[in-house]
Amino acid sequence: MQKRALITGITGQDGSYLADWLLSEGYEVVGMVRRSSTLNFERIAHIQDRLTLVSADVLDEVSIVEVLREHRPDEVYNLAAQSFVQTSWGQPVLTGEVTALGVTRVLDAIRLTNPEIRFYQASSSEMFGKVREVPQTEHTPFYPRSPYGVAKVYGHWITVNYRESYGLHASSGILFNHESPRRGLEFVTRKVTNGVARIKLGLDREIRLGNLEAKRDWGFAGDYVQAMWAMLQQDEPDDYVVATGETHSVRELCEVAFARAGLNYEDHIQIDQRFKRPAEVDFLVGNAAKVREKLGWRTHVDFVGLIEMMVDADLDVMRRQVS
Ligand code: NAP
Ligand code: F7E
Repeated sequence: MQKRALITGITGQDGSYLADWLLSEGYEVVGMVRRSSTLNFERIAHIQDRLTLVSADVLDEVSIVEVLREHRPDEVYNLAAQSFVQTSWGQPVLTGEVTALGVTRVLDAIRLTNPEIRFYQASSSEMFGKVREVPQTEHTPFYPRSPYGVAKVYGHWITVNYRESYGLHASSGILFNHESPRRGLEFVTRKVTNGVARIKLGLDREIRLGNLEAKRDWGFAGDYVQAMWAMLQQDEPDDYVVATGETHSVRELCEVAFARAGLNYEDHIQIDQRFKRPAEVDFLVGNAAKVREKLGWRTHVDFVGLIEMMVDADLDVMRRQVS
């Protein structure tokens, strides 16, 4: 029988790749979208006629209950979040409401309507923050460094708690940074690749950045959504780190991105204190042995391939816009 999945956060980067993947696996895909004055369906425009979009908000539990009652999904992927770390200092309470308590609302709606539903929580390497161990595994203690990271720690533990309290099939994917041409423009990879395209075409001269020495374990979003799905196909729910196992600095990211366009990053990067964070996560690198061994998960795009893919995509879009 055809399976039905509900994705919260379908309009985001991961929601759109996950919808692509689930459709290719023969699923019926229901996407939760929140009300806004203008539609922001760019990332799902190519599949919109194959999706059922429903209006609800993770701030409003009744709206989630109604969606679950009406659409009866077999699997729920909870990707909705205020996901930008920098914004979480300016809006810590909103971040807590959406990114932390939003998880409880979805879990509770599942518990009340159909506890057989399988649940995925989008946890984050930001929970490791000021890292206690290198590389980070499922057993590394958390030390979040931002209101976002703190909210994700809550979301992670409430998922574990509902699994243990109510026997829900609830899994938490601790995903390290993953990027793509669909990444939001505020995140550093896309800010750089979009900026490189603008500089190459003469629309800009510089990119203003904060900390160039921060290191991240960056992978491709298209690979990572497959791990989310694989977790819900297991007999038992569990927690998994999903990462490449390689780490690179923001400086290296700039080097690779500018080189792809035949430019030198040192000619175009300006340091701007506004983009530095009150508390930084200096270094992340994940150990993905468990997800590789238990779920057979693999990456198909490496760091250089990822950044070059993003620069090429931004150059394409920008060339079409200016021509
Ligand atoms: P994203 O592009 O920022 O997408 C976030 C999604 O959440 C959007 O669809 C957004 O809807 C939706 N949303 C926000 N507030 C909502 C609300 N109150 N009710 C319902 N939906 C709401 O994030 P992403 O990169 O795809 O990440 C997906 C999830 O994985 C997030 O939970 C993020 O925190 C987590 N995560 C991401 C990474 C990463 O590197 N990308 C790593 C680890 C964990 P609008 O379009 O209406 O704003
Ligand atoms: O920053 C540094 C910044 O905003 C990466 C989210 O998806 O991944 C993401 O969180 C690094 C940080 O991602 C700028 O200080 C320097 O050290 O791209 P980012 P993030 O904070 O790692 C995790 C796993 C998530 O869960 C989150 O949802 O880059 N950096 N200069 C800068 N960052 C930004 N955004 N802008 C700059 O100008």
